[in-house]
Amino acid sequence: MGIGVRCMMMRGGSSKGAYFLAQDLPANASERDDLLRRIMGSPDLRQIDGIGGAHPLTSKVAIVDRCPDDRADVAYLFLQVGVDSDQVSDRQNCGNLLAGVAPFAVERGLVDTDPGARELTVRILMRNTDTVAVARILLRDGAPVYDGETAISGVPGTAAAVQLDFEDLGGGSCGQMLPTGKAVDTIESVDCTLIDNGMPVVVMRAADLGVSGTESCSVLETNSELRTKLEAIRIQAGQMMNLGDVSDTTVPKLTMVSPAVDGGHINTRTFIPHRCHEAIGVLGAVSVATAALLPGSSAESSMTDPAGNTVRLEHPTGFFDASVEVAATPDGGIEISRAGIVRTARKLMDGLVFPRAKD
Ligand code: NQM
Repeated sequence: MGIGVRCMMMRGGSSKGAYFLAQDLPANASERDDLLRRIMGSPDLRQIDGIGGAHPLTSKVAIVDRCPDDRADVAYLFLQVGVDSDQVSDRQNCGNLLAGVAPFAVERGLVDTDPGARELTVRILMRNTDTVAVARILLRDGAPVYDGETAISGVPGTAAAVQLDFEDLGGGSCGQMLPTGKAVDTIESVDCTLIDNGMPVVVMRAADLGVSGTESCSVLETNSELRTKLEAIRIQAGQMMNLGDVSDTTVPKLTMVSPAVDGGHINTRTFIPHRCHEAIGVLGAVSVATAALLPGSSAESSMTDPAGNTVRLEHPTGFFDASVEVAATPDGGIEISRAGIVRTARKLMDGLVFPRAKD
């Protein structure tokens, strides 16, 4: 009672979360999860007695420590804390909170900085998928620079860019980038591309689900016929994607695509999986961009060819650029050599957080 836990609140991309050093949390996972629920104020729709923001995008936790092997400098575990549920899940990764990991690691002294250096590269092992991301951040006097000129959709104003490049994202959760080995499968009479290039996503044409794909999130969230159909597809897709019973998990995500309407290459509306995302998740966007470039996928016909390898995905509050380097394989498929995106992150608060007492 009354003992504070060291915590930094950061905006990472278009999400917000509580960042902890692993050593500041219990090593036992069920004790840790119980503590995190009491810190975030879950389960409660308003998370009124904790620091969670009453939405999946603001009920997130990043746990960071030194990487135990030479694959990376630091290791990052993402936990999604249920808002009105008891769940604390490591079943998905989060590319938005990932944007705050390198600055957090510098702030907490996990990586050394040279006082004269203007830039720092940090290799991050993403524990949820056992894959590596490379973050490039700006430094001043050995500390992370947060101010800058980079704007990202869904976040007011501008901040310093965090460049994130990914190695070997494919199949991190599902075993293979195309878990069924096919570019398209039919579920509930809907063409679905089941893909995992960083995030398991079911990609479908909006028109096949009876919507235009340009509707607002609130319109889509109140379309109960659509929601029922999407959930039926998701449950079957989960089995086909080697994820098992997904009725209680936040993956796979569901993205409906349609032709771009605002100068991008493809338009998207994403359910994560029960709330509609006001933008699109980072790794979700990499998976959808990959599907859009995949010959024969459900997204192919909605896609305008990008001139280079950057796919501009339109979403409800703007756009998201995902660079995906693809090469054709002899069997007509594609191979991904690299994926990269730009985010921003900002330190919001550093101090002690006081958890609710145990029940
Ligand atoms: O896809 C939302 C977000 C995310 C996850 C979600 C994310 C990602 O916007 O990498 O960033 O899909 O639950 O933070």
